[in-house]
Amino acid sequence: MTLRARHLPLIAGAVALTTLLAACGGSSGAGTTDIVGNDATPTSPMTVEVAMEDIKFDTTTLTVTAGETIDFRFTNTGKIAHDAFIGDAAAQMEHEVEMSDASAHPMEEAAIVLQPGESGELSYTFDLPGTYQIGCHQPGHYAAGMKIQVTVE
Ligand SMILES: [Cu+2]
Repeated sequence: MTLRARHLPLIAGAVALTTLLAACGGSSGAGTTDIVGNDATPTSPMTVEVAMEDIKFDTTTLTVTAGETIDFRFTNTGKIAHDAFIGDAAAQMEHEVEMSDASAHPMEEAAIVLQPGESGELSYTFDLPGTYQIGCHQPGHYAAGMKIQVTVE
């Protein structure tokens, strides 16, 4: 019975996510939103598919449960390179500065760079409740609003 109770928030989260992603589907035509992990094991990570477009992510908000691990699967459907960096607002600003300095080593553990047509995965565990962002830090993209607001509750 306890096990069943634990399943419920995860399923509810997955349903909300599916609705959210469906609502944000837009014109990309990539309507396949695969949410894995909402059936058998409560601990299995969820997969969230995100398309990188010029110049935005096809998802703008995401809500996850604290402690949850999300396997992000990014696909660059645009014509220019994009990246995704996960962190809180302060980390985003820090990373933005690093990315504008060509001599710095920009890529850290929670980041991925994808050329047009490429796909890649980035796994991240949102340990604590709060507000996080996934930002693209190619020149000008973050400032142009290429970010996903992640609420961890
Ligand atoms: Cu970008």
